[in-house]
Amino acid sequence: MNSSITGAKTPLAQADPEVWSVFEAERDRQESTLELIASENHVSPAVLEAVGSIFTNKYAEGYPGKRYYGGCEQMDAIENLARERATALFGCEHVNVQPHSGSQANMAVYLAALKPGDTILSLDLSHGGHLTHGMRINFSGLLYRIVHYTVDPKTEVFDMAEIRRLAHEHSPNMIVTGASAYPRSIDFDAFAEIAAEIDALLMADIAHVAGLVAVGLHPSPVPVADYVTTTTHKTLRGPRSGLIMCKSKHAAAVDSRVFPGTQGGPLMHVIAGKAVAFGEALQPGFKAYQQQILRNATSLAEALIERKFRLVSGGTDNHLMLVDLRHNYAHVTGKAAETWLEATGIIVNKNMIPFDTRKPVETSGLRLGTPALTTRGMGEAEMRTIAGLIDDTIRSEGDAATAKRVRSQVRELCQQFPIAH
Ligand code: DSN
Repeated sequence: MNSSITGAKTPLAQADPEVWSVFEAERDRQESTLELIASENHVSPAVLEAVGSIFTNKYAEGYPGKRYYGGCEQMDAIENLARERATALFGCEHVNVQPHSGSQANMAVYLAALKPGDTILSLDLSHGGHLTHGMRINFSGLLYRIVHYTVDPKTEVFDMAEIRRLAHEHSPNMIVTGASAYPRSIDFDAFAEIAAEIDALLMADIAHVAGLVAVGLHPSPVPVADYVTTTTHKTLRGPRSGLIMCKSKHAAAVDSRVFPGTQGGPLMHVIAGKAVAFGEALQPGFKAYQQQILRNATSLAEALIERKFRLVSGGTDNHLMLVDLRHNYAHVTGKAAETWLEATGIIVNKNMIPFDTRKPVETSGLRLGTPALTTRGMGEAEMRTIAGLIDDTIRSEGDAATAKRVRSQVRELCQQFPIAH
């Protein structure tokens, strides 16, 4: 139970009231707002305890049994637990649990598999890709030759025939699949077939859908991809961090590109948090949680469509959806909608939609996801209420009276579904 409930002063509250007051404000913000950012979640008290633990005190460069520092016995124990649990969760041949983030996981894979100047075929950022999939001024775009595929202009889903055509035309050394803003299921087997035809490596970045993949509610790329990377804090509901899985034949290269290739000392407290989160994900309740994420996403999508919103590709197969504001609120930018919604306590992010004509800082879309609301225990009825609140807020264009009314409804909803501390 947190100290603001018990009234007890924590060591931080006593030592540094200035920092503590910011912590309290953030705790209050998270408690009293609806988190619809598709890549965020609320971790369990056990994960929080691990990340805030004495494991932060230790250097452990190297790997279990082969460290460059003394005193690593418990570091080995915790890293081995994290590895064993990740292996059980995803059924991978090899796992590296040290990447500090998804970006660093992707960087280590590229460095293990490619030479600077090699070609990567990947999804365009403005069609749902990620910075590390070759964005022009990201390290990936600077170091490698990038060819992008997009979604189909009509269906707004991947056109596998076109991706095959691009693959044969450009002969990439690696095909990257996976996305940050793609509401449909990804056919990893189809990507693997194309990669095999041109003798390219395949990397799947499952950062968004990792929790769904872990419980079999989204196809897994693990059997067919050379490399699978993920963050651990989205649907997987662990600490903010990264992970690489790969075939055994790539294990030595991946490990050496994580350490010493891209990182020094691993964040052992975060690896401890990953061990705890993977343990939670192996419990039967985690599948029920992921199933509810999907039911909630479907309900939210249906309720938005009933209110005349257009969703990219017409709906969702996963935990997120992309709202195309041009359909019913043509003059409203994603940026304006995000700001109005934040004032009512509904937290979302503006997002480019495929073939968007607005700039990334403005956008014509919003990305909405259900992992965090589902963690709070909300269900389909709440999703329908929230769709109405989103519509009311955008329609009112920031009108103060509407914002006040919606803010109060949001607070009530949050009070009914407190976050576990
Ligand atoms: N920035 C993340 C997201 O919000 O999806 C991707 O890493």
